[in-house]
Amino acid sequence: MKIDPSIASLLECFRSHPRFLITSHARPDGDAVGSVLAMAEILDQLGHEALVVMADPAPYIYSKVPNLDRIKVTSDVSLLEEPSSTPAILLECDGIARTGLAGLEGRTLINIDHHASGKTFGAINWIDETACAVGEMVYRIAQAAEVEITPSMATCLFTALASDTGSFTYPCTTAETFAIAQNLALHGADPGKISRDIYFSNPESKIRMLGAALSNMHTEGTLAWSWVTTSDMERLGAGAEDCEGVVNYLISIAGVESAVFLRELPSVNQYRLSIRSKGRLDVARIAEHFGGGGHRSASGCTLDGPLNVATERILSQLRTGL
Ligand SMILES: [Mn+2]
Repeated sequence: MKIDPSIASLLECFRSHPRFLITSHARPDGDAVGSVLAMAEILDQLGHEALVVMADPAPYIYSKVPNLDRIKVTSDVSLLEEPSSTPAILLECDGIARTGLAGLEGRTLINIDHHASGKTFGAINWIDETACAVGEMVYRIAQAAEVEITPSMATCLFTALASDTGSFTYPCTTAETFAIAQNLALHGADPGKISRDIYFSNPESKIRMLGAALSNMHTEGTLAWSWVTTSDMERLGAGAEDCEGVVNYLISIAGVESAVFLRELPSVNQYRLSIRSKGRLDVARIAEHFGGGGHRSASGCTLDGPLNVATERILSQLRTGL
């Protein structure tokens, strides 16, 4: 089997350390959760110790992902008394800050990312923006390392792929994506069960939040946008993760080419933006303009309030971009 030089240097690095920290971005999504856990299993099989750390717990919809309790949630790695010589593997982060973790400074950093906005901040950097999920890259590492794809690993990686491709519907989905999904299904991933766990296990607060968000929806030509305020969220007993995916309803409208959802952040007069495009407009570039990042068709950034100012700033970029 021909091994990508980037994977070869990763495997070389793995061989030279007994123990690794593995993490991903704050407010993890299905790709982050599935990928860190699969990566940990790869290192287990290679005879290494792996400590999985994240700044935030997995969203509720990923609570059935195998080995989820392996993720230690902390804001500061130093609290775990992990020696500073332990290297850290960062999955889909553009720097230490994205992890939301303190205590990574000064460590050897291994950077594996599939975002167009990825940056070469690590000692080893493998950035492949053609990968539909970082889970696809972890899968390729597993193949190159010739480890066994266990049912739990297959389930984690299938979760990563399914969530980052919008259930195999986004433009990044290729024959290769399905080939990987097929192999994961052959190794114990149950697509029906995984879909049920992810898509049919929403907390009620999330659906009520969706109702509030959609009642604020506006459209203008090929643009759609909506928002929720902290008082909406308090009233509905909803949290930040209940807002995940709202923007996908906006971009699902026929004739809409780009969409943005603004969520008010508690007590800072700022808004967190989720931006989507059907592919004509590069919303990664627009998010980067405001200090955020992401992919061509899915990105995010944070803007100062008030709401009308934040909305006008993003809409003016989306209007000129089309
Ligand atoms: Mn991802």
